[in-house]
Order: sequence, then C-alpha cells, then structure tokens
Amino acid sequence: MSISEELFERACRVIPGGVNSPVRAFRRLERAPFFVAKAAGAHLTDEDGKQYIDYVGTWGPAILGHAPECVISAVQAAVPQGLGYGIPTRIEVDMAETVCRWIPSIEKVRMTNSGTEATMSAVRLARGYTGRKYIIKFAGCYHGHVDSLLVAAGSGALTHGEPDSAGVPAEFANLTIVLPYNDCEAVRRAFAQHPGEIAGIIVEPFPGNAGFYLPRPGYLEFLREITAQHGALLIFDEVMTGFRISAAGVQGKTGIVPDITTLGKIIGGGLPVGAFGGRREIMDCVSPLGPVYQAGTLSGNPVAMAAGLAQLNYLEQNDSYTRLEQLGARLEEGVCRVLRDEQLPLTFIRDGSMFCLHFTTQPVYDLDTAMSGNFDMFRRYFHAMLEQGVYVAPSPYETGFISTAHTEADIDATVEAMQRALRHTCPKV
Ligand code: KE4
Repeated sequence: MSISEELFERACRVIPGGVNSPVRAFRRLERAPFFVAKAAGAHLTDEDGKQYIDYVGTWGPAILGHAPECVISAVQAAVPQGLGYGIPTRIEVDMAETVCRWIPSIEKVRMTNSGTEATMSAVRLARGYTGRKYIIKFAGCYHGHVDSLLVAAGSGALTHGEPDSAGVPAEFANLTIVLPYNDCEAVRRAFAQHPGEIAGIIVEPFPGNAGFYLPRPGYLEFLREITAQHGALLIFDEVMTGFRISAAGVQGKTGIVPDITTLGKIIGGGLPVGAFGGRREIMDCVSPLGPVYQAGTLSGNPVAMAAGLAQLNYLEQNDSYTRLEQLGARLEEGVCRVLRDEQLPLTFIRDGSMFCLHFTTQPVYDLDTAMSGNFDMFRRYFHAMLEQGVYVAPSPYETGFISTAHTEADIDATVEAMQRALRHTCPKV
C-alpha cells in the first residue's frame, strides 16, 4: 500500500469521503487520491515521492505556480506583525484600491473568505438593492455551495451527480430560475413570466464548472441588455476567470460591464480569500452603510491580503498575461496536432490559460453538450496521464489551468503524454 493510500484510509475514518472538498476525492475514478507532500512552480510531489506537472493549480489560484517567491516572502513579512485582528488594516485598503484599479466596474469591494461567500453575498445584495426575489442561474454553472444556488450546479456537484443537493428545501430553491446557458429565448421567457420580480442574473461569463466552454457571439451582450432593460442586476461570477482571462477577467476582455462582480482564487494567492464588488450606489447598500447585512471574522485577513496582493502585483509587473497566452497557444497547437494524428476529433476549448479537452466530438456550449462526453474514456485518459506524471483535473467537469511557472518543456512533455494516453485509451472515432 502506498503512503497516499494509507493516508486516505486514515482520512476516510475522520473526514467525510476523506476530503475537505468532494471533487478532490477521485470518487468516480476508481482510485484513491494521491496526497501532496509539497509543491513548487508547476510541479507537485506526492507523499510517495512521485512528481507531477500540475494543471489544476489549486483549482485556479496558483496562476504563478505553487509557492511563488513573491507570495512566500510577502507572507513571511506579514506574519511577524500578527495573524489577524478583526480591526481594519492598511493592507485591506491597498487590496481594495488594487481591485478597483484593475476592474473598472468595481468602485467598492468587500472581502470574504471564499468564492461561495462572495456569490452568496452578491445574490443577497442584488435582492436587497432591487427589492426583488428571483435570481436566474444557468445549468452547469457552479457558484459555490450556497443553498439557493446548489440547483443544477456544476463542478463537484456534477461530478458526483448531485447537482441539486439534499438539505436544500424546495422553498430555498424555488426562487432560483435555472436556464440553459447560451439560450437567449429562455431568458426572454423568464423575464416575461416574472415581470418586475427578477433581482438579477448570476453567470460564469466563461463557464468552467462543466468543463470549460464559451459564450456564443452576442450572448453576454444580450444578458447585459436584457437585465438593464428590466431593472435587474447582472452578476459576473469571476471567481475563476477574474485576474485569469485578463487582468480584469472576462469583463476586461469583452468590455461587457456587469453590475456586480464576484472574485476568489487568484485574489488570495493560495490563501482563503473571496470578494464581491460593484458600482458605489450598489455597494453602499452593504452593511454598515446600508441594509444588506454581510460579515466575516476573517474577512480581509492581513496575511491572506499580503499573499493575494503580492500575487496581483507580480502579475501586473511582469506582463504575465502575454506569457500565459504563449503557453496556452503552444498547448493548443500541440493538442490539435495530436487529435489530428490520432484521428480523434475530440472537442478542445481554450481561452488564455484556461482549457478543457471534452471527450465528445460535438461542439460544447452548455451543460447538455458538456455531458455528452464519454466518462469512461475520460477516466482511462486521466489514469494514463497520471501514470506519466501529468495531473489533469480529476473530473471532465472541470477546467485546466496553466501558470506562468509552466515551461515550454512542460507543455511539450504534456502533449507527448497526451498522445500516448489517447493512443492507448481511446478508440479511433
Ligand atoms: P469557493 O467557495 O470554492 O472558494 O468558490 C466557489 C466558486 C464560485 N464560483 C466559481 C465560478 C467557482 O469555480 C467556484 C469554485 N470552483 C471549484 C472548482 N471548479 C472549487 C473546487 C472545489 O469545490 O473544491
């Protein structure tokens, strides 16, 4: 038995499923997860000493790779000053000013401790600001484990086949309208059926929790227009795409301006941080200024702020997005060549440093088409990649992430491993 397997046996006795977040469990992959002993740059080392090129990156935060020197030294400098006070600090102001500078649609921002807290707060704020009760979300989009949003959710909920969680009474979910992504007519019908009652739409502008796929041309612009037309708020859940797709996320790339943005992952530099922000008139509804209550003992924790701010500053000062696009384009070129060589017209989707190989030959543009992938083929591919020392997300309903710590050699080795994996695990289509 490996050390990871021994640790997993111990973990399963004291932690539900042996993990602190379901998608880490490798549940449908018919093997125990490996346990990480250390990580640096683009590489992980497990407890048995095996090394992996990592394309999960802590599910997005590790955009500079693991344990980047700038973050480590910022945390080391912060810790001797204290670990947290529950009293305002200078670095919280520095972080808030940085977020507002990077993302122009955000004039004020509130820190939280996770993406879930950010989306929960954003939905409450949309309801409080508009005085309306319904929220629209899209099937397959995952916005954290907020009761009212755990409806037709993606990510781990999808992986484990629980898109509608137990423990969420219908009364909690009844005010959430779930629609197919990329379907304008469905949104028009919802607003027609609920005139003056829809507080907002929450959307992953580039969905990454049913695998990665993209909006059809004009779709996000349509969401922006119809929400403005009906006095509803547009919430861009950029927990995954913020500071990733561009310095200002999808809104920075597309020019589409949401009313509220939620953030997470990269903003914490690997430590627990989320945030939500928007126009001053909306954010001034948040307590203690306004009537929408929102709070958090550890929100804006100075050590977490130091980590996140160091990561953002490095990204800004090192032309990181050009580097991420170079690496992403190299991976895409290699993957497309392999798919041609192996006569496997599988669907590969990439934008910048986010990518996904869908095990279907169909175009993927919503949950249904993402679900048309062959899970067994994915499972065989996952194992074949892991055996070759490449760690891709342990679910076909997740997104791959490249970091600035990945090298051309990592990318080329990954493409070679992918060719061997596909050749031995996937029948010619
Ligand atoms: P957290 O509460 O996990 O920090 O963030 C929730 C969240 C909100 N919005 C989006 C778009 C997200 O992708 C997430 C969390 N992402 C998943 C990965 N697909 C987290 C991984 C996990 O659940 O362990």
